[in-house]
Amino acid sequence: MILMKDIVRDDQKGTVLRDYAAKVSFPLAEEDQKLAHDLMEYLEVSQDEELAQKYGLRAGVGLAAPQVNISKQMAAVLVPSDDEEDDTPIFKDVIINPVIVSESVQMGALTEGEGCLSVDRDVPGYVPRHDRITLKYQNVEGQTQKIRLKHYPAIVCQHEIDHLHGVLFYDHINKDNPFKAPEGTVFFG
Ligand code: UDB
Ligand code: ZN
Repeated sequence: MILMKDIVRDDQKGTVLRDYAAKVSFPLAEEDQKLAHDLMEYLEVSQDEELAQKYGLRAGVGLAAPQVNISKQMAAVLVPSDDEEDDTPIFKDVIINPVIVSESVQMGALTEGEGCLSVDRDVPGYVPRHDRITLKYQNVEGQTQKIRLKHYPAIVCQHEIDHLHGVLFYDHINKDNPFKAPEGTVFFG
């Protein structure tokens, strides 16, 4: 099981966090199947309050392979339901070789800014992203998926895809004025 000690931090030297990750080939090798399983397991366990406490995990909505020092184009995303009547996740999948094939001109950002499981300090500021994206990826079965996401799940997927390209959330924060976002940016979260 992945624990916090296995997650590499942005201040560590010699990690793959700033590298461009390699494409994954299909059918998935056994080690890649295990990686997919372990990334999603971290998210599931971390979102269970009791288990998160027990294992000392930060509740995560996404985790990319480079964050466990594996430079491959794979990330798990688990956006929990916000409906107390229905606990079906808003988005749950392991996205492999993901590509954003189209994006809205409209930008969106989280009101509270972003954090990262690989960043231990608070970095204040808005992280402008595309409000809506069309995402193409392969699932663990090797089936190509093409889906449209908006708002929060779109933000999470862009954050995870950035990890596959060696980009961290604070790279997008305006250096002169951290709370400056492009005109017309919608805020939520
Ligand atoms: C997170 N968690 O996982 F809506 F169950 C952040 C951390 C950095 C604060 C742990 C988060 O947003 N928690 C959360 C939100 C919910 C429901 C829930 C937990 N990430 C993922 C990450 O670092 N991936 O690489 C940071 C998010 C910031 C914006 C998108 C991803
Ligand atoms: Zn992150």
